[in-house]
Amino acid sequence: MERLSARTQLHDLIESPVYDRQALKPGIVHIGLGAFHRAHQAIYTDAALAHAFGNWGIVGVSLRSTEIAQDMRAQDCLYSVVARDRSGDSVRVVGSIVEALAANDDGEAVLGRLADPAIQIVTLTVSEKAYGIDPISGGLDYAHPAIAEDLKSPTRPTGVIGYLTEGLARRKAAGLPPFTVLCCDNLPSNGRIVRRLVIEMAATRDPALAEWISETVSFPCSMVDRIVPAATAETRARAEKLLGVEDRLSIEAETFSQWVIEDDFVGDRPTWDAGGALFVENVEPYEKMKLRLLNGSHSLIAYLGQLQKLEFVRDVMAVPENVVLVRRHMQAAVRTLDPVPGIDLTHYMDQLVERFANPAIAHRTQQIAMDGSQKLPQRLFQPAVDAISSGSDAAEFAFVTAVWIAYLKQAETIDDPRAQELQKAVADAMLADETASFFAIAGLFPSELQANRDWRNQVNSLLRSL
Ligand code: CS2
Repeated sequence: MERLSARTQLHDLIESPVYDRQALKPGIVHIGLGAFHRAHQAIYTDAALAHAFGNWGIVGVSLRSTEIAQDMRAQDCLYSVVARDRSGDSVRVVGSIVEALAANDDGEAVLGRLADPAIQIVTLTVSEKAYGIDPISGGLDYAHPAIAEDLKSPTRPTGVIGYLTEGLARRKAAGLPPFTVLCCDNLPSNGRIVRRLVIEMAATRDPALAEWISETVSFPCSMVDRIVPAATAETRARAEKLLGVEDRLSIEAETFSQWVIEDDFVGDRPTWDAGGALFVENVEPYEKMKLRLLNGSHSLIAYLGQLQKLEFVRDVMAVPENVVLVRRHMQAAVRTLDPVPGIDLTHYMDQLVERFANPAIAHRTQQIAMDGSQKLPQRLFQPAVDAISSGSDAAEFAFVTAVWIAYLKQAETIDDPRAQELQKAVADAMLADETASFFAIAGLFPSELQANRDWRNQVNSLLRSL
């Protein structure tokens, strides 16, 4: 079967780049070339290019996979996104990625691009666990494999913080202006977190570099949202049918998409607003809303699904009792939020219930259930702390915590960077206080919850009742 490429004659009904890809030059490096980036930032960039063009081609970098970059190159970096909902499918071929690199194959090429004066922005989607954040200090986790590695050999980095630091070091050495670092992972104040990690890593090699970064580099925060399940053979078969050619990189996603970006760039930026992105002064209210209402409910759905042996999010949402639990969770989470400019939170929550129930999206509960230790602090534990400190009830967050622990207890394998500690907590759980071993894991729960006997008792009795 022919592969999708620049020579493919696409059907008129298929949306495809309306700008001159031959003339497109790179201006962005994106680290983390997975499904989410391809269905999100790459599409906003595609829209910006259609709107105002400019030198905003994306150099996509995979930190671990070598296959994605190979497949990208075999398709002239073109790929399709199928947006799916109750009303049907619509397919779009995206052209904003112009180069694909695998860091494992060619780390020097990645560093060369990071030090290239044409690059003005580096965007990131590498997942929560890839940064190497120490849960207690919020700074570098020296035990994280990539952090440990990159502190030893900073000029031959392996992880995201190492690449950013070495890329910036090379720019400083060459007398170039820095790039903007735009984090697009589901972490609270994501830009601030990455800034702190990069400066801390830079300080270990050269205090002057750390100072230059803290004075000149901007790390805007951003909130990203689109439900994008991992691609499967079915995704590719569907793309082939729609396109008439093979597309090994096709992905499917819901139609909804949102991107709120702190407008703080050291250089120029694409007109991502042409694709619907919102530039704001303060992302925090949007990000809290999304992490607590969407991602918090998503985690609840995932663990309920795993306990009830339901494969997809839509299956969990097809059980009315589960929808009641999801709505109850949203009600508790929304009470921890401040008003969000321009957003009607009641409508937002109704829309979420619809989105989760989308029958056309096969989003595995197992995919969302993984990495709980990296996700739940911002999705559940901090909201619980906020609820308690404002004098309101945090029982709902105790409930979801109990559901998570119940899931860990019955999971065949725990997919989490702290799996060993979690596994040990499962084994050590005592009959009288089943949760003590979980609360003893360093930095997993905020100290306010660790020290809160009432809340811990709630988790315990809810766990027993499950
Ligand atoms: C999900 C997110 O896997 C997960 O933990 O909650 O990936 C979620 O689908 C996205 O944040 C939606 O924007």
